[in-house]
Amino acid sequence: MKTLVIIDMQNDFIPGGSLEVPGGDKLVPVINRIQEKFELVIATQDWHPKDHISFASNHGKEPFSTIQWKGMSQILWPDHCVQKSTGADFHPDLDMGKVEAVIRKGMNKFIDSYSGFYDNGHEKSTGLAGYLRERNINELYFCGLAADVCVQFSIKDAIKEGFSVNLIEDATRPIDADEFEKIKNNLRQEGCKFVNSDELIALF
Ligand code: VGL
Ligand code: ZN
Repeated sequence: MKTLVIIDMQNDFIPGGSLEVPGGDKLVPVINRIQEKFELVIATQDWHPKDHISFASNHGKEPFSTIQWKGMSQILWPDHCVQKSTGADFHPDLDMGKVEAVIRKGMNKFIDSYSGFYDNGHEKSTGLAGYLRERNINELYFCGLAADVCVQFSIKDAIKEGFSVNLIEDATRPIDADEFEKIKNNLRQEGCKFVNSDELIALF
């Protein structure tokens, strides 16, 4: 069964938001158009408490600087996707009608969580892999924001969990385009396939 996983299509990641991804708004019609091609559609939602460790403001540091945290390198972000804020809401034009499950992540203030499956330290599972297995899902198609952060880490975990993984290239955008070119090679080597939305519309 083919499943569409929509990553973090939230106002703060859209141009005008606090952690805007260039062209993020352009994905909305693309993602709306392809949803009907999938048997199951799910979404993730970055959902941080105000005092989250990933916020530069909580360390008195500049956004996009890096600290060491729990033995990992942690990028400090502008405050974003604060629980119950409009920045954390899904883009108002994103069609949520077919979305059966929303997985929230990043709620533990002491650890960041890019992937929809696990926090960055793999301390706690969101239950997503188990949910998908119980629904007999084997093929995942990823889209959303940001390609080089949460989309990338969700794909890596999905591959480790044994799912067949595809990235819909024209339905994702990176924060850092150069970095994303390297990431794509790496994902390809790990077994991720790349498709575009026109192919999906024509194929299924
Ligand atoms: C994301 C940075 C921090 C994302 C979330 O959704 O890609 N990026 N939190
Ligand atoms: Zn975040």
